[in-house]
Amino acid sequence: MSSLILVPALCILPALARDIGFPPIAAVHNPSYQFPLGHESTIDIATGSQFSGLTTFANLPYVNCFIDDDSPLNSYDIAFVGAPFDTAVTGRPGARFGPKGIRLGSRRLGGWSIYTGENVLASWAKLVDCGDAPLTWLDNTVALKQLDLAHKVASSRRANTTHLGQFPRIITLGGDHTTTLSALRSTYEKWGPVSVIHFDSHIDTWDPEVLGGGISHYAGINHGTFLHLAHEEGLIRNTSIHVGIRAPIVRPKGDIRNDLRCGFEIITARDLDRIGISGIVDQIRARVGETNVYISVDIDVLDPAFAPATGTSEPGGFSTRELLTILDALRGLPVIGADVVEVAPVYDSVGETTTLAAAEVANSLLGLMVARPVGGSGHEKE
Ligand SMILES: [Mn+2]
Repeated sequence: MSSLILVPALCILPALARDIGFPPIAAVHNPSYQFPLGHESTIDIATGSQFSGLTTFANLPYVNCFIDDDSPLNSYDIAFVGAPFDTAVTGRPGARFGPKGIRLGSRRLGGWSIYTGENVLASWAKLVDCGDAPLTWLDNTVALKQLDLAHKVASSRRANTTHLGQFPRIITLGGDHTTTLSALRSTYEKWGPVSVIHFDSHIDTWDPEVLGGGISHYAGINHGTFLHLAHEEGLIRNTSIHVGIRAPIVRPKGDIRNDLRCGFEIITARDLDRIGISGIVDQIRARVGETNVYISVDIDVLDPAFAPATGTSEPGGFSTRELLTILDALRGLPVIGADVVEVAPVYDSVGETTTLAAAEVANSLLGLMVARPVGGSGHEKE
């Protein structure tokens, strides 16, 4: 077939579930329905390698969700958004490189899960990678406003499969944990308050007056206070739950830090030894019920043996297998947003231990979203 015939033929290909015409595919692991022009060879240079093309999450097509036009070709149902921001940490910096690290760790994804036997990349949902939101590294206030807007724009675009959900859902790749605040502000606009399932070795509900606020108001907005702020802003429900923190909250009576619950129940890492994985899953499900949930995974919930590349490591955490088993057991919950944060690749092992784990976690979160479409309207505010 000559290229003169091939080109018009391409134009009449039926629209396929994951066929995005422009911008062109960023990666070519999976069939793209695009072909080298002007060549009749049967040698395939368009598909089939996880090592070719640009690096997107799981080799998904790239769409600049912040500025590209809103045509049906650029529509999507679930999008990955990078948030390269790490200037609000209390420990080691470096999570600004997290999104790219997680994408590198995700190269091997692209087919059937070895855990569940399912291929979440090939379903009703059209998936894209939006790349990273452009965030200044010089002013946290401006950077978070940029991220607020990036979330708002990316989640307000036309969904592809509108009968299963009017608005796209976002999985954020962090970035330090402060970035979750922007995601929660965005989900609140569309969905109202959500139950947050917060996997983390820390509570992140510190009062800004206590953690950082003694220096300045600006300093009080950080990765240890964002859930306190989200609670104050009314973004989250009193049916939220922390999972995997190292220490229960025990403070002297009268201590200003006594009131750190902010709507959260607590499961500590050591509760795993006491009640087991099924006990943890049952407790999470009982807590959130049928409410809309946002799942935030701080990779430091894992033991440093499984995730050394993070800013605030705490020994004694979950294993990767335990975390993935818990996440996969949450199938059926209405997940309207999710993230994997605090991945700082510079501290990783040469075996890419942390970024491989983070990519697998993101894939599990994607699986939960694919398994449970969230309805046609998107407006389910109480
Ligand atoms: Mn955290």
